[in-house]
Amino acid sequence: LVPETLGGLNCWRLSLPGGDSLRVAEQGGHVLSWIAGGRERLFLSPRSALDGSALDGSAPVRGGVPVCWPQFNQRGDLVKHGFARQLPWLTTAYDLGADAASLELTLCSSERTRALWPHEFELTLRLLLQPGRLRLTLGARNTGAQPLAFTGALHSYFACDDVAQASLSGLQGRPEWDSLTDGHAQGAEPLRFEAEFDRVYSGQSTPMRLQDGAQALTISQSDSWGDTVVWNPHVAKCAALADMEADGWRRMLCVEAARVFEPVTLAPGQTWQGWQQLELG
Ligand code: TA6
Repeated sequence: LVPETLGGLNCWRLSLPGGDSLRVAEQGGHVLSWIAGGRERLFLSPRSALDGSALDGSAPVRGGVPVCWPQFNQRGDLVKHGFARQLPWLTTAYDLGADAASLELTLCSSERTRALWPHEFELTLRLLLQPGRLRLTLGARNTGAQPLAFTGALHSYFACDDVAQASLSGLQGRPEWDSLTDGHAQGAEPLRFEAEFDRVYSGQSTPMRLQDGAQALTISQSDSWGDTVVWNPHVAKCAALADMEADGWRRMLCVEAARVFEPVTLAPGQTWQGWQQLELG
């Protein structure tokens, strides 16, 4: 486990002897890079703020795997996608073996979080790296005396050679809500990305397959999440994002393990866990 900096961000690099590796920032417990099979698998915008300014409340990192918690998007009074991605996390455990390495980061309620949200919690992100595979498990514990309700997401940005040529399968038949049109439909097979795309799929998830040229990735998630979000800003929305290059939309697709519609509610002392797993092929 090697400490590194990227821009102004303090990071950890976790590597396997075979070459797969992970870079995680203490800001947001944010996974910035996952190298597997000799290639970077996550998109990180070259124009993303990497100066730690998100810690002062400005733009979070654009790319990697933002941990959106305790609020998905603007479904509440908190800052968009919650504050967890804008606060420093602590590294609380790691384990390094020949064919697996893991790292755990934690964000606990503090005076700072109580000023934003009057709840007591412990949030953990466990990262398990194996050859060709990464599992991210988010865990929440209610450490207070009142019920704790939250939504959120592992807002993963996958690197694409050209999203306009890519396809995503595995969402067929799932109830689909299009946030751009407020339309309801059923997931088509496969999904293609020829325009702005921002949809939420609910119901039971089955593994999805992202095919981008010759590269394929299988993306799965625990049922405890409840929803899957698929997002690509395309040309116009991308141009409106100051931290994206003009053609950045082509290089990414977000496939998110999410809890959008129905908050998770934890009684005092109760815990919740949700994972997303990424696997080559
Ligand atoms: O998960 C999709 C989404 O909620 C989109 O609506 C889009 O706004 C995106 O997240 C990015 O949000 P951000 O706050 O990181 O710019």
